[in-house]
Amino acid sequence: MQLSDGDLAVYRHTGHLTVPGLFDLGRTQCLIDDIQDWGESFLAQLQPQQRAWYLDGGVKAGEVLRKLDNPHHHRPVVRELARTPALVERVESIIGPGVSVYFSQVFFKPPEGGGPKPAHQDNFYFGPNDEEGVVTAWIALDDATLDNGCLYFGEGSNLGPVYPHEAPPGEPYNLQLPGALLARQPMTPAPVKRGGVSFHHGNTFHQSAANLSKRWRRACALHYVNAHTFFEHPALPYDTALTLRIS
Ligand SMILES: O=C(O)CCC(=O)C(=O)O
Repeated sequence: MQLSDGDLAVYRHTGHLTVPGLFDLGRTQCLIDDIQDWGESFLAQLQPQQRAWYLDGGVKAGEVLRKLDNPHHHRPVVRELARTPALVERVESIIGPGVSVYFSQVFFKPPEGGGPKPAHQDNFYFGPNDEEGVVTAWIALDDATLDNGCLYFGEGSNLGPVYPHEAPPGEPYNLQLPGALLARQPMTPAPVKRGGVSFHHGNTFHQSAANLSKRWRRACALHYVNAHTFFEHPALPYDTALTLRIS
C-alpha cells in the first residue's frame, strides 16, 4: 500500500512519519526471538576490541548488547522483513521505485540502563550522493514509549542541510550534532507501538533517551536507498557488498 498524499505531506513537512500496526504480534515476536538468539551467540564470541562498540555501557548488571549491524545480511527473518510488500510500497512512495537496503541495525536498548543515542542526522553518517534518496524505516519490536527511550525528532530539520557532527573521545560510533545547534531545535517525542514503523528522512535530527524502565525497547532500522543513491562520502565504513536489492 502506497502512502496517502496526506501522509506524504506530513513526512515532507516534518521529516518523519509513523505508520502504526504494519506488523502483527506474531511477526514482531519472531523477530525478537531471532535477534535475541543472534545477540547471545554474538556476545559469546565478542572480541575485546569490539566491546566498546557493541556493549551497552549504561547497563550495570551484566553484559548486554547495545546494537548489532546489518541484520538484513545476517538474519533471513530480517531479509524477509525488508522485502515485506506493505513496507516496501511505503518506502517507494517516499524515495521512488528501485530500492535497496544499504545498511541496517538492531537496537536493543535494554531495560534498566540502555544507553541514549545522541541527536544526529543519518545523512552525516551515510554521506549519500543524493540526500533525498535515503529513508530509514525504524520498526518497533516493543512499544517505544517516553519512559523506555522512544525516538525524538527535530520537526522540519529535514528541510535544512546536513551539519558537521562531533564524536566524544573514544566513541567514534557516537557522532552527534553540536550542542549550539540543538539549543535552537526543539525535539519532539514520537512514541510507537510494537509493530508500528517510524519513517525518517536522512537529514532529520533524531535522538533517543536512556531506557531507565524495566521494559525492553528493541527496534530494527532498515536504511533504504533508491536506484541512483549510494553512500558517497560516509563518516564510518559501510560494506557496499552487503547491499540488498529489493525492487
Ligand atoms: O533506536 C535508536 O535509539 C536510534 C535509532 C537511529 O538513530 C536510527 O534509526 O537512525
